[in-house]
Amino acid sequence: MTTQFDTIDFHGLPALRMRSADGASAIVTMHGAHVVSWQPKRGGERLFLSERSPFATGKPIRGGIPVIFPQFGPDGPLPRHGFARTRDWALVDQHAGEDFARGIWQLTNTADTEALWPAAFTAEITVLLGGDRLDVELAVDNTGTASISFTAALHTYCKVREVELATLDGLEGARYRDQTQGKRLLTDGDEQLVVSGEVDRLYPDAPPEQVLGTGDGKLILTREGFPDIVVWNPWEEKCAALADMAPDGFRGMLCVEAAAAAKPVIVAPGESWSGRQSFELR
Ligand code: TA6
Repeated sequence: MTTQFDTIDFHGLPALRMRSADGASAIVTMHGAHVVSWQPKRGGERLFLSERSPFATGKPIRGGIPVIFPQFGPDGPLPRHGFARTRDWALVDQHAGEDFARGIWQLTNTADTEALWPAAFTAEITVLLGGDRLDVELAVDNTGTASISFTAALHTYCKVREVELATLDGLEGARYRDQTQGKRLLTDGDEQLVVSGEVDRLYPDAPPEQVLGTGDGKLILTREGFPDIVVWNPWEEKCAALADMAPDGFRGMLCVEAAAAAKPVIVAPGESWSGRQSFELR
């Protein structure tokens, strides 16, 4: 397969299809700088994307890797999960080497974002693809004269063959806030996380590596800069209440999110912050 970048129409949204020379591919929409598809060299789609997702300006895409910034969740004055996932980002660079392809997208403050969040910033998403690996990095520069404070995440929807048979290793002994129990602080006593009901957990300062048994290979998840992990599956009842998910959609996904959500990131004027989530199929 040749190395290439193609601008395509993805359900009506402009998107970049990236291919590395070694046969991996990804699709990123300009809307949200949202990775909606990742197929490593070994093949097979690795990200869940809801068949009922809207693909429209101003609406979040359900699935893939939503970029959550500058507010994680509903706690704060901004729209739920911030505004980055519903804005159009600009593709500022595309580059391919012998065994990788890389795209970079930017979002900067406008009158529209300032009306929601009075901050001067440049946010950048870098997607690096090659072999059986994908790296997604969010970087934020404070371009203003006052400190900025935000929470953020890469809200990754991993595709699993059947969520009840999926396993997540690497969180044993970690503390988490259970969002389904009023944010109660609990300790994960299980060797493996196995989903058999609604899961919505925020693990602050989580261990550095998790291994997801997807039912179709093992996905190694690592991160840098993002201290926390969120694990989410809405299960039957909550999924049925989501207009952009099929009633059984929850069976094919498990969100394992790299997050800076437990406490805000503070960036001084002229300074920057970055966080990365990496995936490797083994
Ligand atoms: O990351 C977990 C979470 O915050 C859940 O509480 C859940 O509601 C989910 O994100 C999805 O949020 P959304 O706004 O995309 O429906």
